[in-house]
Amino acid sequence: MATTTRADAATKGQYLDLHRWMCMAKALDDRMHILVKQGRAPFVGSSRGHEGIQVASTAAIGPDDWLVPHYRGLANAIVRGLTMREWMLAVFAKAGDPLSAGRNIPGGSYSYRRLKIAPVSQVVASWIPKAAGIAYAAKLKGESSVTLCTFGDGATSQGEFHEGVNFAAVHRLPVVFVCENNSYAISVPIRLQMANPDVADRAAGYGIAGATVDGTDVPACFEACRDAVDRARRGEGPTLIDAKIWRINSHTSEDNQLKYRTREEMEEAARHDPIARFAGWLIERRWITSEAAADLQAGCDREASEAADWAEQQPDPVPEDALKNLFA
Ligand SMILES: Cc1ncc(C[n+]2csc(CCOP(=O)(O)OP(=O)(O)O)c2C)c(N)n1
Repeated sequence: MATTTRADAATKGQYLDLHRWMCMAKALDDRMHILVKQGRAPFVGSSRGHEGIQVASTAAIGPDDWLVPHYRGLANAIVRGLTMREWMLAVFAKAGDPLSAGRNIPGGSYSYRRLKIAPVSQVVASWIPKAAGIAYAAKLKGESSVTLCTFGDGATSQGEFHEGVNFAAVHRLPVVFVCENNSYAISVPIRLQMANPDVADRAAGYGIAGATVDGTDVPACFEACRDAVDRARRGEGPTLIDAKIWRINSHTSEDNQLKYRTREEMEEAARHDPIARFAGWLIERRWITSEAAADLQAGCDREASEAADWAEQQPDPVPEDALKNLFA
């Protein structure tokens, strides 16, 4: 278990970047919920509560590394360089959508070659063996890239989790597996998913390194992920990180968590917002004031709203586009 929080794990500038990316993700997430309520957008798979581990894990890899995120990874994509306008083009399924050319529900299934984001899939855990495969290819080619693969706690109950992690372990592949453990797979709580809720305990069974981290503690997450990336880069194989977080919203906009969570539990989840916690940490160090933090969020909210209004006006795909990029 490696969960020390050291302020010197990153520079002040890096920490301020992490905070800005989290605020951008929240702004887009909040805006999407509004758009869904207005009937203008189809769907949100919320990243609220996940932003801390997402920005920390992605900031720990470099531009030549690969990101294989799960469908909830909006903040991961923002760290790689995805813009608000690009995301909104996907939300409105416009012709210029760089993620799936308007073919998929927002964030559900996409890839972004320029940002080295490998295909995201709705099929839970299907991307874990692919991440191992990408790392295997890098190793065979003698490249130094590391692959960051993220997934939820529910994904660890799938066979593909075992296949992917075991393959990466056997071949000592440069992969960092990050479980964003929000303790729910839609409505199924973690106690019905696994008898040992500490996913990182399974690392020993695969003969790889494991770490448990408070996923709402951004500096601790960054440190754990950076250590794992360094280990992978040194040729010492994969790490399995279990980042404990709280899911703040329903599973998606198609789900009503009131049916299976108490109001008290939801209020408790809201108290574990990684953005508020990290802002408090930055304020304590006098690296930002509470007014500046509020202004940053308000600015991101405005930008997300403008990006939505802009994207909505962009051209729709033409019918012939439906036949593009199909194997058969
Ligand atoms: C193979 C497969 N089974 C079931 C589903 C339906 N499904 C979509 S998301 C989800 C829960 C996944 O939970 P978890 O891995 O913990 O990630 P979270 O969504 O909580 O971040 C399920 C069961 C699916 N998409 N794919």
